[in-house]
Amino acid sequence: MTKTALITGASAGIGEATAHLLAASGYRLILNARRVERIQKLSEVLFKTHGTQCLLVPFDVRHRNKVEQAISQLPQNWKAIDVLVNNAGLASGLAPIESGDVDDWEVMIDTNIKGLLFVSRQVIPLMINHGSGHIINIGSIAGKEVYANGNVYCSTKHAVDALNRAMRIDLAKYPIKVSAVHPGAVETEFSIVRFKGDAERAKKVYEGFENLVAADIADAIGYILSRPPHVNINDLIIMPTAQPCAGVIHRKS
Ligand code: NDP
Ligand code: 8X3
Repeated sequence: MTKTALITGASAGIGEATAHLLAASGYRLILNARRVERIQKLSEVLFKTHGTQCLLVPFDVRHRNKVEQAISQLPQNWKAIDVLVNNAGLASGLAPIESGDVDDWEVMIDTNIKGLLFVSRQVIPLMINHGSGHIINIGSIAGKEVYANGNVYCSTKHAVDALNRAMRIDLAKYPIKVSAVHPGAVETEFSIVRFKGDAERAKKVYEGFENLVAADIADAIGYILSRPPHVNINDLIIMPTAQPCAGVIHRKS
């Protein structure tokens, strides 16, 4: 029986790479992001390459009513969701706490914490109804440690780490598996978004060392999903070899 996965933030980076991996593994996909043209293009590529059926749900995860509407109005034959990848997220700015932009803080809290909760709250009852499910939360090394000027982004990812552990306790009885992947530096659009379109500054983040790529994280998601029913991977921290911990990167000069 074909499995169904919902991926938030599938228009770029880790979400897009996960869509490719799951499509290659035979899943059909519910793709979310705000940039509908990107997920439309992705769905066409996946159909051509793997014959993957895709359903597009182009909502902003911050908008609770839109999330509720989109998930509750899924066609009946798309409601049995096997996998939810809570990936949509971002950093906005990198500033000391005393001068951080409060609008940046709100965007990160609304997206990374509230958005993840809004989507999960709608999908979990569908999984309960279906009798199984697997939620994969994309955290970060920033959810395990903190680094200079990362204050609010780190806090939101610490919240994801807490929610990951808390969800696992609440949902074990159904049984719904809950796992998290916590990456270090992955070169995606992440730093371009963090630096508000400053591509030069973003490029510098990845200079002088071999960063992770989105496919490395998709590969880990594939590993988590391919374990047998009695095995759950609670937590994976995945770092570039040159990044021993948050905020420390060994660069070749
Ligand atoms: P990208 O910027 O490449 O991708 C982010 C994705 O999230 C995009 O598809 C974007 O789509 C989507 N997104 C952002 N805001 C919203 C929103 N409000 N509603 C719906 N979708 C949204 O970054 P990454 O792939 O790197 O990031 C994916 C996740 O991985 C994030 O949670 C990030 O925090 C985490 N992460 C990233 C690391 C890195 O170094 N890159 C390391 C550790 C964790 P759109 O703009 O079209 O809505
Ligand atoms: C993104 C990785 O180290 O920039 O979550 O916070 S880091």
